[in-house]
Amino acid sequence: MTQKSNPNPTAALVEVAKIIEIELDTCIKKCNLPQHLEEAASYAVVNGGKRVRPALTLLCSEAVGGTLDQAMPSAIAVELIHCFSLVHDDLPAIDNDALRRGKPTLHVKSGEAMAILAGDLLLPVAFSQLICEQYSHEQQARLTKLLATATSDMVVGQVYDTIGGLPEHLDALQQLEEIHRNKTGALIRSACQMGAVCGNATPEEFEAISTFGSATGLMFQIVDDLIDLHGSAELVGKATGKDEEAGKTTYPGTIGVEASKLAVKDLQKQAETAISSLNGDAETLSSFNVWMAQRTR
Ligand code: GRG
Repeated sequence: MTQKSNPNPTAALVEVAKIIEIELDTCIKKCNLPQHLEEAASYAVVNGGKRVRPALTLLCSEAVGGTLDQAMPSAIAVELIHCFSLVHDDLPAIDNDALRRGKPTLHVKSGEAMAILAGDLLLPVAFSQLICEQYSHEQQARLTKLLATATSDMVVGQVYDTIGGLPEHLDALQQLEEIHRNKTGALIRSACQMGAVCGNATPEEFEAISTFGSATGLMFQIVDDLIDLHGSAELVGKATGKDEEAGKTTYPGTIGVEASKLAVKDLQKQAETAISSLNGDAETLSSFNVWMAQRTR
């Protein structure tokens, strides 16, 4: 994998996504699982997701002068947590979705019990990635803490979004931010911070990457809401228009479509500014940030 300034960032991103897919496949196979559980876990993980979170981990490591290889176990850990959350999110008791990444959801394919259990399995497998020779004990502790905090924040966000219980003193926009800062933003931010830890970032660099991660995490959700409103199910690989149908609070629903698009532009700029003075190669990270603002799936 190249570490120098990259003349073709798009090709680099495609390469990064391919490598992540291979690493995820290897990781599940190494678990030595009974065949039906291995099939279910692979189905949940190795299935053409966009790999946004692990790509951020790798690229944030690169942006502070680290290597992609050093960041790989963390990238895999973050993506396993994400895949776990998608399997459980799709379950009948939560979002009750039949389609994910263009294919039947795991509970539709293998039954609810297997979907719950295969999802459960991904949690310990994720954390065990962080216990490896590549990381010092201090790094292992910091990475574990970051991932654990983001995972519990994600559950909090999911509870707010599906069950409720948001602090009542917050206005509509603040409530929306509170849901998404937890549900989607926390894991994206920690994906970035973990990359910084893997790349031995200075405290200032860690701060800059954290600012980048907060901005890009919120931006990701606003783009997601816009895609749910206007995108095609075929392109997105899951049902669209579900938010409106379920009466969910969304950015376009709360502040309007045009204001949501402006917010995306503003957050993209904030993220860009945060990484403008990093010591490593932030070119691919910067291109990825642009792609995240413009994505249609
Ligand atoms: C304890 C890990 C755990 C989970 C239980 C179900 C749950 C609590 C949390 C769900 C959180 C959730 C589903 C957030 C949605 C985030 C989101 C926008 C997902 C779509 O992400 P993409 O577009 O998907 O990156 P791909 O398929 O590309 O990976």
